[in-house]
Amino acid sequence: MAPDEMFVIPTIMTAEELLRKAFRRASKVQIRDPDYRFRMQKLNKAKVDSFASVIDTALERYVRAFPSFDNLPPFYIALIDLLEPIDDIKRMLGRLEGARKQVLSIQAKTVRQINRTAKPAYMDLKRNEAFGRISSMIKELDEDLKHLNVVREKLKQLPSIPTSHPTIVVAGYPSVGKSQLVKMMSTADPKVASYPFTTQELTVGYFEENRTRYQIVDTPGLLDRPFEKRNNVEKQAILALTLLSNTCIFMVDPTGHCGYTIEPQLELMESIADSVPEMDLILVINKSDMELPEGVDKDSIRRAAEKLGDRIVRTVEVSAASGEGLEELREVVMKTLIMHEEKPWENFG
Ligand SMILES: Nc1nc2c(ncn2[C@@H]2O[C@H](COP(=O)(O)OP(=O)(O)O)[C@@H](O)[C@H]2O)c(=O)[nH]1
Ligand SMILES: [Mg+2]
Repeated sequence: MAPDEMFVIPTIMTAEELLRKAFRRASKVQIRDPDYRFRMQKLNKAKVDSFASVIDTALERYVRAFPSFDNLPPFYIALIDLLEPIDDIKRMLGRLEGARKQVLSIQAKTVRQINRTAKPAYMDLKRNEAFGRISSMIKELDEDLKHLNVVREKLKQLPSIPTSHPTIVVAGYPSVGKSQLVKMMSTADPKVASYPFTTQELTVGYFEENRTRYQIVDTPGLLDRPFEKRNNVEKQAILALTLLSNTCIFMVDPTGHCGYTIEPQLELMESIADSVPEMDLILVINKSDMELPEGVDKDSIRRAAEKLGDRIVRTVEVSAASGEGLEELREVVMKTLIMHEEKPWENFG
């Protein structure tokens, strides 16, 4: 399934492509008028108009296609800023808009000059002057246009995740059962979305209760290793998740079938609790249908959780494979999200 695209922006032409299109359009203009002088007047005006209009339309379309950054949910602001500083994008778009307005004023002025003269040679001259001035302005925009096209490609990779539903994030070592859990908790097939900060795809599941839609987001490749070992962009990408949710299911597999013993898993839980203070944790002990290895018992896992105090709101045992415990987990998730003081999803519709 192709990931949903959050930001759909048309391909942005280079200065050369844009000018070629404008010249081509202007060259096709034809005017019928038996009077030579009127014909030349109308022809030159129409050429200037069509030349300017190609550029005006394109630039306006580009500027409008970018999101209006002041109204975006903080989650997306944080992500976009990681890909490309928003101030830079705004400056580039500002220059496009400035150029567009200048094109319109050159057009208006040239049309007036052509209207006022009776000399076809002077009309030609004014038309060519306008083409020349507009062309050099557009050539100066070339770097911005090319750069915005790169930004466009980056924005395309952003996931489309609704920000107005109560949302919970799932963390834990690889193979502990996170995907299985999202699939089992979700009433429809989870949606897949790309997240440019990890090599893997996000999965977003959801369930509905009392006409509220709860989202459950799995983030493979982000919250499955100690936070301290992350590079800066990854850290920011993790922190951005706190703008989507304030609660995280931290899943452990005490059976060791995931390939990790319980100790590093509990260390990861502590590391997330320490480094992401905005996020409360629900500890989920998975694979309750399986035997525990010698020396591992669930009480000691619960005690490790108690050490983290109120950062662990609850501990729930489940089997994501059989579904055992999932009804209780669902209740816990809903209560935790609703009772939390901070509700990121209420800030933005
Ligand atoms: N027996 C058992 N196997 C499970 C359970 N949950 C997940 N698994 C299996 O564990 C493996 C890893 O699960 P997956 O959801 O892909 O883990 P993730 O990497 O954390 O997303 C898969 O083979 C699952 O079928 C469970 O509760 N019991
Ligand atoms: Mg997975």
